[in-house]
Amino acid sequence: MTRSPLNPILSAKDVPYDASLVFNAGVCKWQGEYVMLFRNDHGTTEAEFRAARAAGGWKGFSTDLGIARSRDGVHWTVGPEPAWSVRDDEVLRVYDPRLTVIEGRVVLCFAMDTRHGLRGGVATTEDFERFEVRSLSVPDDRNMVVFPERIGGRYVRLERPMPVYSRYGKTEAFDIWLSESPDLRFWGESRLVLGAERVPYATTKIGPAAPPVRTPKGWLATIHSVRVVERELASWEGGWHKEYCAGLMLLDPDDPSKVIGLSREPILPPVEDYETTGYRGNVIFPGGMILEDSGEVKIYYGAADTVECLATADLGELLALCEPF
Ligand code: BMA
Repeated sequence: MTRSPLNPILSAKDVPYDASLVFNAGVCKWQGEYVMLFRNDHGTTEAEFRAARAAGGWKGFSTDLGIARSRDGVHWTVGPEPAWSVRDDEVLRVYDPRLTVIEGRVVLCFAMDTRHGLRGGVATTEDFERFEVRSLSVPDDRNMVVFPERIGGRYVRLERPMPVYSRYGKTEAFDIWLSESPDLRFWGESRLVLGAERVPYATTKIGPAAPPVRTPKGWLATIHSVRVVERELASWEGGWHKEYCAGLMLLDPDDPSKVIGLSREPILPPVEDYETTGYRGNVIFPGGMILEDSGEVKIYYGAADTVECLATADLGELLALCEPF
């Protein structure tokens, strides 16, 4: 992967309203331009955060989804106000958007923190102004991504439930699953795609990253993988030991619950300052992938839960990294 020399391609300073952490974006090509929905955690600066934490009075960020547009997928202009935020007596926030264009509309997958658990949501939009929520999972599930085509007549999504009682006493051993739907509303036929123990560079959980793209060899899909390390990593909070990397898997073109290839090493481990230092250092969290006609693949990722970045690669090289599984 080649990191953009402009990294981070989007950060709080580019946002014309209250913004502190700008990261974990979804990206798609829509009506002749690139559109990005990004997570914006705001309401406090780093200094205020540290002071409030030290005094035991930390109340949490406010979160909304901002929108940015681009002609080239590299230079971005942020819209004058957030695109979507939800907060009421039950819902605390929506975050980590992923975007898929399918059948002439945009599907937005999102995570939703509620007072009764963490839900994964699927919404649709045609104008990024009105979002119609089609379905919300029971807790705890998130990191949903919808494929850009129906497969066998059905919509298909990858997702990452969080089983805490049933994984042989392991903490945070979370895996990638798949579900199908006739209408984006009812989801079922759920099955395991990839267990975390099969990923050589994960010691705990994995999850889907950007929505998969179709290639001549199968569905190319990014994953995020977590490795718990002994040394304390840089963070605003302190006590942070989780390193997040990006990996790749290749899924069967006709049955995407079958993994046919996997990168044996991370394709993007955190190494640059903007990846190792921030709210939570050493976090690489992809949420968008665009396959250009030229064969260039753009991967958009949140870095250090603080900024949004871009790295590119040639499709053929990425496919070559997916070793038979
Ligand atoms: C995950 C999610 C992501 C975040 C990551 C690293 O569990 O909350 O939004 O980027 O942790 O903090």
